[in-house]
Amino acid sequence: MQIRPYGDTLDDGAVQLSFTLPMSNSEKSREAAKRFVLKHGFKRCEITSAEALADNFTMFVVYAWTKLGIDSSEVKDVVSAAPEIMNFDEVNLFIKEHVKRPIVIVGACTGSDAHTVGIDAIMNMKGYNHHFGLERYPMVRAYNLGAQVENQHLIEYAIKVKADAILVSQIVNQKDMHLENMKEFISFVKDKKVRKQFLLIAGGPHLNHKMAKEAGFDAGFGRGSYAEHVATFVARKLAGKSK
Ligand code: B12
Repeated sequence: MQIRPYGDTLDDGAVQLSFTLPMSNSEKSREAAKRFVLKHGFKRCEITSAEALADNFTMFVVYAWTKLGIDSSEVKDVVSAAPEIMNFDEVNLFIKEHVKRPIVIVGACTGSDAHTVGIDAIMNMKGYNHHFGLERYPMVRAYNLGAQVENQHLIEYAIKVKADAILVSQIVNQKDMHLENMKEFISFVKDKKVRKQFLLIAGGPHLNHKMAKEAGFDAGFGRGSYAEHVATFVARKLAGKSK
């Protein structure tokens, strides 16, 4: 069955778009923005906001209406690293009962990427969006090395603390630098002959499980991930009970 985007009445096909044109904010640029949107095949377009960003640059937010839809039953190839998530208490109990020792997790945002926010959301005590980070889990020993960490250093640190899992955060994806950096990480792990020693997990807004697996990791997590996704994946793997 085809489903369509929804704005006001179900199935109306309304979508919101935003973009910037290198023109000053004027009647002409608003008309240009409208025509640009209609060129994509939308039925109708309404500009809800036009803001001058600088001389000769205007940002537009528009509503547009599409006739297209999607049959969600055709989307069959999506895989998740942790399809059934245990919550904070469940995962700690699971580790206690099935792994029978605290698990050790080391993480960092590696390469030139300076964004600590993603790895902090997963690892820091306070966590993110009302989800505690791994440092809060009694059955997890978590080491967050921060951002702009060399891949080599992260791997050496993981060897030193006998980590079960290494987390690599990649936020910037300009020129595919996240994929290049992940490739470098995997080649260093292989050079050191420690690939089998660790569960390798990559995460970031432009990643998913499939992409991470293709890059040589065991799992990948994208937007909307929390510590319990990682903890569930690692705990199940270590207990030999992955789903
Ligand atoms: C805050 C911010 C910064 C701060 C970062 C502060 C800090 N301490 O981290 C500062 C100001 C330093 C910064 C700098 C830059 N930034 Co910035 N930044 C942002 C911003 C506005 C918000 C990021 C954020 O807080 N996200 C919230 C966190 C929680 O979300 P997240 O990172 O996606 O993490 C979640 C998931 O992805 C996942 N996840 C992430 N990592 C991991 C790891 C694992 C193991 C797992 C399991 C899951 C996981 O779980 C998290 C929680 O759900 C974004 C825009 C945006 N709205 O996203 C731009 C953005 C990320 N920045 C961007 C850019 C370009 C830069 C700069 C290059 C700018 C510049 N020209 O100098 C520099 C970076 C320089 C460098 N060397 O890296 C671009 C990236 C574009 C791209 N496609 O690559 C963005 C998207 C802005 C934009 N639209 O252009 N930035």
